[in-house]
Amino acid sequence: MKIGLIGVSNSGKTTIFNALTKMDANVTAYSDAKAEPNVAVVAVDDDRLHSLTDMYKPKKTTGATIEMIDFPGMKEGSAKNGFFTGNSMGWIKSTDALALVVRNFHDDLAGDPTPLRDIDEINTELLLADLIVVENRLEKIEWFQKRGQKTNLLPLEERALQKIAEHLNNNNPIRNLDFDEDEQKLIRGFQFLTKKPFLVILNSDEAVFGHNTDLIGGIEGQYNVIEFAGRFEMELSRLNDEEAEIFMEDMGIRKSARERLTQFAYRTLGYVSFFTVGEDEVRAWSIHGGDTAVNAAGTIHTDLARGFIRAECFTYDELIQCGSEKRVKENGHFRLEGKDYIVRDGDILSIRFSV
Ligand SMILES: Nc1nc2c(ncn2[C@@H]2O[C@H](COP(=O)(O)OP(=O)(O)OP(=O)(O)O)[C@@H](O)[C@H]2O)c(=O)[nH]1
Ligand SMILES: [Mg+2]
Repeated sequence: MKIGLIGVSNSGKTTIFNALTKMDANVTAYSDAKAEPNVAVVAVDDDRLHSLTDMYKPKKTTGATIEMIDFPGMKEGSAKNGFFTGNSMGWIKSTDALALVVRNFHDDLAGDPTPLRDIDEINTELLLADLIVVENRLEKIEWFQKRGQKTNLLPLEERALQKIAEHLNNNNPIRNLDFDEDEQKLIRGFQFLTKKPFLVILNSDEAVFGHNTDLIGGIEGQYNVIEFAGRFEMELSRLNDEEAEIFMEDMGIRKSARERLTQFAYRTLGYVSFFTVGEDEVRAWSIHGGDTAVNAAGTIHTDLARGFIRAECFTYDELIQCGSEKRVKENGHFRLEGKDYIVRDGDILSIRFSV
């Protein structure tokens, strides 16, 4: 799972990235927009993993991770000036969700924070980036048709794209538009930016953190939003746990930025975790809610998806209730599921496959 951190220049994206990943990426005001994104993974805390480790005593325990990608800053004109077609595009297309980091602290150059305006500005850029893609494709389709190329799919695609163009021109993100199954298939390949799930991270100055109820209420009307005190939390991430706890208490922060973001992402993006267990490794994996057993298999390894036969399945709760895998089987909780089985949070899977 990949989440992209985007936002206007100097909103604190890299600061928050560092707080989340304990990395030490360069925090510089107004970094070069051509810079490569920073990439790192954050571990997802999960108490169930500890219990499974106690039970299976594996050589290795591996938690689920979320990959964070920290993009260079955007500004008005970014879409037109090729921000999304340059280095960043491949990266940004590959994300599962976008998290917009919004400045809520004073900046010497940009002045007082203007969070609502910044949200609008970035949304406009994302809408424009999608619109450029749609219009280019529509031109191509017209060109094909003029040259007599006739397939059943082209008119369908044209209609779907026209519907999207109209929607974007009315300032609406594609995620609010309904598509039937055929349309879904036709547009999937475009990986539109405004179709991606979208979160807002309000990055507040430590002096005002926790006192932005009205502002957050206003944003919440439209988006899922979480508040961070980015700079403070980056400093916290460099302390050891005991030291960090003392400072967190002072600020009224109960959990680390990493824990809060991963939980927020699971909740709002509907991620679920499943487990694989054994003597060698106990491991948690994250997938989208609604993903099937064959999707889950593919997360582990593409071969498992390719040669998928069945998923052997029981749940974490059943295992804890029964006390051992053997008793799970004796009590009839052991299931064999086909490739269309929708994996649920807490499933323990073993994939049978042959390639
Ligand atoms: N007061 C305050 N300053 C912050 C906070 N977060 C970041 N800053 C400052 O804002 C400046 C820019 O931070 P970065 O994290 O580099 O911002 P960015 O969004 O990655 O910037 P670009 O990559 O250039 O777009 C730095 O001077 C940070 O110290 C915060 O929560 N509070
Ligand atoms: Mg940065």
